[in-house]
Amino acid sequence: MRSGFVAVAGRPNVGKSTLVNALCGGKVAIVSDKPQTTRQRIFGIANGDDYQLVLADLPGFQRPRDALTERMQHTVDRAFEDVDVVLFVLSARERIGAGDRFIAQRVYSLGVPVVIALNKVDRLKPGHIAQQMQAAANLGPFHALHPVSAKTGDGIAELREELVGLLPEGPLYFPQEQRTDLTLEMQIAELIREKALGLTRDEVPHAISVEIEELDEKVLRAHLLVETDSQKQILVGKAGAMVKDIGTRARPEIEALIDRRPVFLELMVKVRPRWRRDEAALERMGL
Ligand SMILES: Nc1nc2c(ncn2[C@@H]2O[C@H](COP(=O)(O)OP(=O)(O)OP(=O)(O)O)[C@@H](O)[C@H]2O)c(=O)[nH]1
Ligand SMILES: [Mg+2]
Repeated sequence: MRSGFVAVAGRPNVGKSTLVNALCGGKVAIVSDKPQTTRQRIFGIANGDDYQLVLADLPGFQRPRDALTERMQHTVDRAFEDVDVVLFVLSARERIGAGDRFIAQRVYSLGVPVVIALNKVDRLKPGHIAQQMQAAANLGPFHALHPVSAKTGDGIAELREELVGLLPEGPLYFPQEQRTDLTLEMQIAELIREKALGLTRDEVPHAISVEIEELDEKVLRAHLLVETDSQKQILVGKAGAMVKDIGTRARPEIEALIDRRPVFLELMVKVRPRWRRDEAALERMGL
């Protein structure tokens, strides 16, 4: 049995969570086209007959702007403390530049193998991919470099095999049927947040948090938290249209999580001023 932990590092929005989902063969982490979607460390577990690969999906590297982003960066730093491998994710669609070099300095000094996933190669010309592979290679002494598309699944099986090959012999850290360390409530809160992120833009997505107030056999009550009244108005929408849309989009995935039980879903939008700067609130929210 091979088993171990892989930290997934990279700039915001390069596709770390999409990649973790692809490697695990199912949805573990939420995804959006807005940067800073992932706020906590989430384990995605890929199980095989003779391996258990635990991927730590992480927030993107960033310069902290408030207590929330400071905590997110701290989460990233802590996640490197005890890993067997780093999976360094780059986007082939963007210029590989200073942000990536900053992360490279960090991951190449950890003393563990660094595997690069050059993501988003779908629909790119081979010449462009080759150029980006060269730029990625120049970042440091990588162990292996895999051009992949987390979206189409291209190169994912090979990448998974590479990572498994780097794991030491070890025990099962989680039961083999388990795919994530998030509780059911956290998974549901994240799903709702994902749908809200997909429907909002500019500053609004960053101000949204979701709390589950009640979850039992029949009822799911959740609060969508924002920081200001105008954000609340946006999230509620005309005659409640936006919050209703969020519920409609989240429901099928929520019901799949709770064994296809139909559930009465009550979503309420609330204002919690400056929650991103409020250490006590962040602590309570588990961020
Ligand atoms: N074309 C293409 N888009 C991708 C691919 N992988 C991810 N994306 C898109 O990139 C965006 C960001 O994806 P995420 O997985 O949320 O990125 P992330 O690195 O986890 O982002 P943060 O959590 O914010 O740091 C989403 O719109 C994804 O659909 C890919 O292989 N190809
Ligand atoms: Mg993410």
